[in-house]
Amino acid sequence: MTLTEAETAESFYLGGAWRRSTGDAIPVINPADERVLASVPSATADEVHQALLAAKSAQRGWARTPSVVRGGYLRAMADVVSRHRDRLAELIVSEVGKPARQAAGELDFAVGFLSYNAEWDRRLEGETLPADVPGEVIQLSHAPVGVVGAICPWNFPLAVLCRKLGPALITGNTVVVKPSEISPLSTIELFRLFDAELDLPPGVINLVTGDGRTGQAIVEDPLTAMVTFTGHRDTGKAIMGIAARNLTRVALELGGKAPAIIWRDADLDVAVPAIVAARHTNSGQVCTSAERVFVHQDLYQPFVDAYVSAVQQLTIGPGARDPDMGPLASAQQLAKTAHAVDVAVSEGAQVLTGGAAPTEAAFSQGYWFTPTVVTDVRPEMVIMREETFGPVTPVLPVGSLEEAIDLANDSRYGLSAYVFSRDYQSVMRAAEELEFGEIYINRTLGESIHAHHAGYRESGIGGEDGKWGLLRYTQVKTAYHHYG
Ligand code: TXE
Repeated sequence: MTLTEAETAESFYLGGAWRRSTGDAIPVINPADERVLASVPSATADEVHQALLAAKSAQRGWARTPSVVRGGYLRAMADVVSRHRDRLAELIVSEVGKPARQAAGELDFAVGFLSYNAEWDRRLEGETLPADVPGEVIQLSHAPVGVVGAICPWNFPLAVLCRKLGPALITGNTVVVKPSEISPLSTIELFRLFDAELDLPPGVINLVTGDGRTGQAIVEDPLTAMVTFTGHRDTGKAIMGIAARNLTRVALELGGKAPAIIWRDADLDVAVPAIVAARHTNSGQVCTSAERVFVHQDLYQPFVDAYVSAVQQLTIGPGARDPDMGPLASAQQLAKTAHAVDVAVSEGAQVLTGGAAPTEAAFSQGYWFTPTVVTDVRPEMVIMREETFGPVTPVLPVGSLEEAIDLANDSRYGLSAYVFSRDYQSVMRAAEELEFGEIYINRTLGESIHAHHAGYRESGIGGEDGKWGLLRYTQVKTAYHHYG
């Protein structure tokens, strides 16, 4: 499944019209077989500026549009995603490689973000305060920020896009979207569907394709009032540095190195499948993936035995056949994962299963890596410190809850953590003392659209989802009404 050359050549959508970009073409590759699916242009800084201008000129009119009407548009957008779920899922499978059912699940998540944020149409409340002087009232309201630049990653191209579009649009902002150069096709198709099936005012949503240069042009342009970004920690830091020049607001979701603590009294029938899913969903390319497993020493061997056996049963294959795990999304992801294992081995770790690409002929093309379990790791090893973003699980025994919490917290990242225990005290203590923004207790990954997705430390700044995520797209404005 791909888009035609004509469809990708005009991948630049601004002010309600499709344009041809003059930038270099970047190939989009199917990670299951390395076939080139399409070539998509990288918008130049000037083209980015045109898109931002279109968004800017539409913004005041969009903000004036009653929020219930904006909510209606979001519901219609959700409906478009639902009706075209199969085609969009096929595109995600072909450009990201994830199993078909996971791609369909991603689209349900995308629909959820649009429809949940639509519900805020009549709910975004301000405040009135008594004034200090007679004949006056103070009004606090949530005003839009202006033009939002949404720079998206490839691991959940449409879910993350809708996670940003929903709150930005309902609060009266207009948006310029840049998908990842690895997975732009599903976003282009979604914009085509929105364009064909909705009558959104021109300039409310705009699309520029391209790589980091295009993203950087969005951040540098003073027309951008806010950048919402999901991606690598170092890219986030670079964005924040550039944004500082204009004091552009940023919201950065920069991944994680989630610890999972399997406590002495944990139910392995719950913990093992939960960690298997939390490490292998989307081939481990999820910011909330369990990246470090700490197991109480009494349960260590039973856990390792059960986990290795479960991991060995995972099926691998092209996403269209809906296996448990597809390929990694890109050659870079494959190289990064293989390198992480090689370095761990050179530092003394033992590979209990996996550790390389599958050897069967069916996997000779594509970015494949077998599910891998690594032991004899030490906390200072790179595999315990840097985000792997691939199907590799390092497991370490621990003697006390104190030690497990200390090791878990000793990380540059602080997005998600997992705790498995049947003991109320241990769970409460871990939940209180783990310095992570999102804690999953006795369950696998999967955040709720109406909760809050945010990290401590270098996992980012500003959180997404729910009420608190939505409010980040607003400026609290105070009006002093003096009526004398
Ligand atoms: O990320 P990048 P990549 C992590 C994960 C992964 C690693 C590398 O560890 O292995 O990042 O992935 C755009 N100014 N995550 O290389 O480069 C880029 O075009 C503005 C975690 O894909 O950060 C793309 O649209 N934009 C993660 C987006 O940033 C720039 C999801 C992400 O790309 C830019 C993905 C620049 N200077 C990767 N440079 C998560 N948090 O879930 C690049 N981009």
